[in-house]
Amino acid sequence: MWKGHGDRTANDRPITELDGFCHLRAYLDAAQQRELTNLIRAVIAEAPLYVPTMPRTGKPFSVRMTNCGPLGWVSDKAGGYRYQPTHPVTGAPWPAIPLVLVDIWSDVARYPAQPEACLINLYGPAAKMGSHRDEDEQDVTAPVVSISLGDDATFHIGGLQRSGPKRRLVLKSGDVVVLGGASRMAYHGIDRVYPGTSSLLPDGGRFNLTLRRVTCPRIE
Ligand code: MD3
Ligand code: FE
Repeated sequence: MWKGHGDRTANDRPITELDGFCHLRAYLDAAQQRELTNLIRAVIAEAPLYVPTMPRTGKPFSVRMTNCGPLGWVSDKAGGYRYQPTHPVTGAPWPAIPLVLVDIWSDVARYPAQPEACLINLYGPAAKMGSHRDEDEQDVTAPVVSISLGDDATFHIGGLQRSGPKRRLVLKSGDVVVLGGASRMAYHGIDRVYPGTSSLLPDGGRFNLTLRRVTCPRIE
């Protein structure tokens, strides 16, 4: 039987065809990027950046992290990857998600409930993030919404298997990426950051904010 395009399933589809991936270039203008950066600084003042470690090996991540929202994603040697309501170092509840971020989610997510977690990753000049899937959320029907601030970075997204073909693109300050549909479970990572490509952050580097739904919303 002839195998036409329409007979292919998500499992054998090249990544460029994965449904639900949307790159919104320059979604935020320069003034909005500065405003959001100031709000993130206020979050960090309350919930300081920390260095997560890998489950079992204890190897430190090259990015620093914090969160805002009712739940935050954390990782350490003993406890592994998980969401929890408090900062792993200070023990305090995470600060609230700034309203401008909830507004971005409402604009792009096409999802009927609020985000519960906003993971904040800070990349220095040598930081990267190896290929992985985001699978610690119960609700995988909700998209992940990513916002980039600061230096350019090369992002890769593959398919549903680690070994498959990958597509690479540069994420710039102000870009928003929506990972919904089949792309939600795709392998992805950050290959490198290009220092000095943005003047948004006085000390350089790149923030990535990911808005996520963690639990399945209860039906009202
Ligand atoms: C594709 N962050 O925090 S954001 C992560 O730039 C993460 O910090 C990267 O991967 C960063 O887990 C990439 C874009 C992104 C986020 C979530 C995804 C891409 C995704 C989930 C599924 C597929
Ligand atoms: Fe990820």
